[in-house]
Amino acid sequence: MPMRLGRDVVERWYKNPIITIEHVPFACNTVFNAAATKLGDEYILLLRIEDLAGRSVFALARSEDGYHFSVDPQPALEPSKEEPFRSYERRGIEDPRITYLEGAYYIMYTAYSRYGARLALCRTTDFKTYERLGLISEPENKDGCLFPRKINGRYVRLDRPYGGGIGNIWLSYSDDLLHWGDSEVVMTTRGGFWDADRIGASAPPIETEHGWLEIYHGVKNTSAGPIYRMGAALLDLDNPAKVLCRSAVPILTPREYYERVGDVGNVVFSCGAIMEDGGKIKIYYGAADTCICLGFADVEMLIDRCRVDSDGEDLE
Ligand code: BMA
Repeated sequence: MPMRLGRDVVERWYKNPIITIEHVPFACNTVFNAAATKLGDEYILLLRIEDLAGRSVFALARSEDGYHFSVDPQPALEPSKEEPFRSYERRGIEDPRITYLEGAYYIMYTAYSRYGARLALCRTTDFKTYERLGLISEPENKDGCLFPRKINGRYVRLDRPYGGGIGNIWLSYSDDLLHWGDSEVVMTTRGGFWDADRIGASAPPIETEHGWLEIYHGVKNTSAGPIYRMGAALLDLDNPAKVLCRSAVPILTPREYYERVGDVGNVVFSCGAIMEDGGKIKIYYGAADTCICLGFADVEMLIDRCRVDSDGEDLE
């Protein structure tokens, strides 16, 4: 497969953005960073919607084809009024990721409060009723992505604890999805690269014959503020803390007007992707923290991009 160097590997849908606040039937400020899954033949996005006060809730959008979505009239999940969640969600619930695992959909999201950001877990089987299972990290931690199956008998997640002034991608294990440990660092920022200052998992890992394909985001601070780009890495199937290869070049970088301009400009940020038959992947992503867009990629091409460009060397 020829490399398309100098261009994004992810191809944008020509009708982007696919969801803006015009599609949301209730008053809100922005809609962005949606989790993605399928319920039978139906495409489901769990949208992060920021209300007029600046607090985020989740709402469901449905589609028959993955391109045209309609948003439910009411939010699906709002910051909880019940303890222990109430204290830790008072500033909103953010950036959900959905993983289908053992017959249920697990939603890992960021609970945000004056104590900072921490991970929480919720379960649904029908996207009608939701059961909050627990707060599953201390602050400061976000970008939690659950793997879609147990590995060596344990549940696994990627996350992004913030330590030493650096945001790197870590991995933890659990026997019950509630208590997590044996944490280790998986991927670090790369000085001089597009992902020099902060990285985090974006879509839950996708299993391929070559390894777990992880679409992640990387941040580079510039004199005009941060730029959020998207990259890919391949993790070992049996030991997902081992990075097999990682793209030196982003797979998607903000270029279009709707990615450049919004509440937070120069941001492409995915929380979900859907594997289609024939090795194609639909990547849903928030643009400029203001709308939701769709991009396509060929999985083999993404993996090639990881392999060809990977050297993992710090440029400094
Ligand atoms: C990150 C997250 C995302 C957001 C991004 C850009 O820290 O909070 O939800 O899209 O910043 O503002």
